[in-house]
Amino acid sequence: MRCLVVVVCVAVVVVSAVVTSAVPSTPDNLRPLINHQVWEVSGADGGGVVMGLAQSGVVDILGHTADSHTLRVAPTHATLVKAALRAAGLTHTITVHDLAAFLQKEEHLVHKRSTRAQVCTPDNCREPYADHYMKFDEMESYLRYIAKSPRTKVRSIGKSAEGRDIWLVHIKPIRGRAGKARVGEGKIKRKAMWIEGGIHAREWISSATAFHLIHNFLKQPSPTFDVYIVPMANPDGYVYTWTNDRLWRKNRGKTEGSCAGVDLNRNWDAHWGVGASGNPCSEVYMGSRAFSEPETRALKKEMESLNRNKKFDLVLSLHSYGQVILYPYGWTRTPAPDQPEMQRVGDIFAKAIQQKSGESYKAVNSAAGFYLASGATDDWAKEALGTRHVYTVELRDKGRYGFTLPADQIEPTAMEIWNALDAVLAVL
Ligand code: 0X9
Ligand code: ZN
Repeated sequence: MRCLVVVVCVAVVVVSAVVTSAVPSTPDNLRPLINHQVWEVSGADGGGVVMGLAQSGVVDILGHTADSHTLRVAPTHATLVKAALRAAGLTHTITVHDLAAFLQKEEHLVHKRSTRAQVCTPDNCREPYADHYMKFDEMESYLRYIAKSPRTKVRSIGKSAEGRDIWLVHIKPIRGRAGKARVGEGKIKRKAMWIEGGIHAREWISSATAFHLIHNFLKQPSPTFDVYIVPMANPDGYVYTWTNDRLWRKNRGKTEGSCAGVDLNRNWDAHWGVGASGNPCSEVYMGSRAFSEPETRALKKEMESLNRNKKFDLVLSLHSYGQVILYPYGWTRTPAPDQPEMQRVGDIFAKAIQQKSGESYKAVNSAAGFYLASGATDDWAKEALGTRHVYTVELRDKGRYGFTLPADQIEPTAMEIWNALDAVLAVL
């Protein structure tokens, strides 16, 4: 800059500094969301128009109730979506005009950290953060720490599409304290439970809760079950939400088209293809074949092998959001074996949460109370493993913040699930 008058030059520098600090640039992981809108669609969608738009990759369903949908609409698709909704007799209002700007404003809530917050370093992470979401590296650092305990076994059950480890944590009951069930000829078996977290990348509260469950199991004298937890079932997707796109849902596998990623909760061999999408650009893309993805293959292989010896008594898949406890089937409205029993225990789950935190959760059948979708962990566990109690838990909240749940809700969410789990394990 050539300054003819020194005063003018100083003024220019000051003004440009103010402008730069007043308009912070969009973080990289919010850039894909610039000018994306949130639409609240009202009316019962009997014809499945909204699901059709989602399966074509035109909208992203963020949430729904029986007679409304919350959609993310990219600017390039707005005209098409508007016409399709109008033709179906559905009305909409736009509640967010620029998701990137909206989320950037709320960043302080999502990344809240109390003054006494601990910080994990690569070789020291003694507990999961209670009021801050952890990066993938920090999660791995915590796993390295607990791997030193004689009560846990931490091992990689396979690699993701981009080569990250998929970690399994096994927390062993102390001999003699294990809850036991009789099988066959009076043989005694230790009870076992499987918990999967983070299969959908943007549902950060899922992995955060899984880590807090691990931590709580390790804090108590000894669990009475064999506990198997995969806290980060989709590590590549999770990293991608931090670096590139906060609302990424799928894994980062290559597809036959130009869009990346497969919805891992549509990729299991559980009536694969029914109520899912064959379009790689859809958020609910089911993949080129059942178990096309290394993440679902690793989970399946491990679950099959453990179930062969230990037969799971409970399988939980942690998701967000909506505060519902879903039980199979999700691919058909035909009731699954043990439907009344799953409802009974689901109600115990919901009641225990209510008693702990006052939050209301509802136990419902997945296909009837939510929507039809195949290829999910829960239906596969029910059908292929024959697990009696299987649930997909949609954690907090009910839509106020959705996937970008403020970090000060990590601890209360995890604690309500922890307490409910205690009540559920007591009745299995
Ligand atoms: O659609 C899903 O994969 C789950 N909901 S989410 O909003 N977290 O994406 C629900 C899956 C329920 N189970 C089946 N449909 N089988
Ligand atoms: Zn999910």
